[in-house]
Amino acid sequence: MSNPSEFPAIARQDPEVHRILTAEVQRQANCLELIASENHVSRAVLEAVGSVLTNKYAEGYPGKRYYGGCEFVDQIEELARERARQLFGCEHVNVQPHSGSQANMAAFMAVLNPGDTILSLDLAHGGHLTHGLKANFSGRLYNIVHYGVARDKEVFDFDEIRRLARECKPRMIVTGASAYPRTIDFAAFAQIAREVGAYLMADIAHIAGLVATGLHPSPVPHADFVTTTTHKTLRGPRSGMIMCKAEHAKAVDSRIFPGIQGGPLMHVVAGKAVAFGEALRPEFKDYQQRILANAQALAKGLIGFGYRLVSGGTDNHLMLVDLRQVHADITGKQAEGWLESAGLIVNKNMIPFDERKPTETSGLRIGTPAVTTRGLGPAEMQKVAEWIHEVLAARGAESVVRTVREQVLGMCKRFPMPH
Ligand code: DSN
Repeated sequence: MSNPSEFPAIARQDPEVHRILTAEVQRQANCLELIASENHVSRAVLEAVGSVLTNKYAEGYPGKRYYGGCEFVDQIEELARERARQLFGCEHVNVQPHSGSQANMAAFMAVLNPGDTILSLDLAHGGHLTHGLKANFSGRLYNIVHYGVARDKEVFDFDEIRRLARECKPRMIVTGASAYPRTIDFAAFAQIAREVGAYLMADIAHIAGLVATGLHPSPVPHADFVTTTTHKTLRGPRSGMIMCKAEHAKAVDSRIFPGIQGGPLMHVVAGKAVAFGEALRPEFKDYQQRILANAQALAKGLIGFGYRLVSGGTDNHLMLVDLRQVHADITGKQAEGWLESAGLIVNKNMIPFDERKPTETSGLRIGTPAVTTRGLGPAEMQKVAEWIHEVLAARGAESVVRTVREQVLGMCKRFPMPH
């Protein structure tokens, strides 16, 4: 919705909300979105999420609801489930989780008891807060042991993960990440899980679009549970999903409802059905291939300006820039702020073995899914690398930021939003 006059009812009824909503529409249109976990959904997904399905209660599952009037929401949920099964080849799927966090919570609760041990990737090495951060439900309910990446190559060290697994005898091993730029060997994780008698859960929130199109190996044949969000590379509405082996279907479904959720957000389930339909089309694979090509081009551009990327590069849609190599004095927080002023939206991120606090960091996480949706290609990625370097090298000096901002605006006009 790039035209603010497309919110006529809000404009008439609530000028305050209209002003803020319009400002956000303009911000998205006039900035380049390089946050690895964000994307721009299609008009069709927006319509589904903005539909009257938001009015409907549908506690339960298709054919077994606790409310009348569920004929059509049943059809929507069946369609979303069928398309998800086609996309990922999973035995069972639950499309009701409101978010990735709730998908992970339900998968844990399907087979674990409080106090059980989970072996998972440390957040500071690219993991996720629901994989066992102390302040998160996962860290409060379960006994968490973390693996990290190896100090030298900054990739998973399976000998070390195996050693830890043998030592702590986890009931579940969790793989998947929010900031890991390399291919994940799900078969290797499954081998270790089998050796120690643990369940395996793969959280593919970041790479779901790549997995769905065969551009990243799938964990579905290897893992007991595969969880994901639906709004990152998968380019659907902000939400979650759980896939699992048939033997866990009943437990997963009952942990989602009535375990941790009430009525599903049927407008969002409809958005998932629409997005999965888009992802089943051949052009979606082409889109994912362009995400990868753009990540390669951006990584090459940044390396060309002297930046060190964690693990030396990327195999997927994101990269982690270690700022210390070129600008030892600049924190991720400062860099994020300066780049935002120039219209380049990224997020500060810990790099493995970071000595700075999570609120400061020595790194930036940069991803290409959203700019690829807008149609930017490798030549534009080279330009983006150049702008990032100019802004950082100038320590966010106003005149440089202003010049880059104008060029970013020009590029945004050449590559308008997809809806
Ligand atoms: N917060 C998300 C991300 O940015 O990767 C993960 O949930």
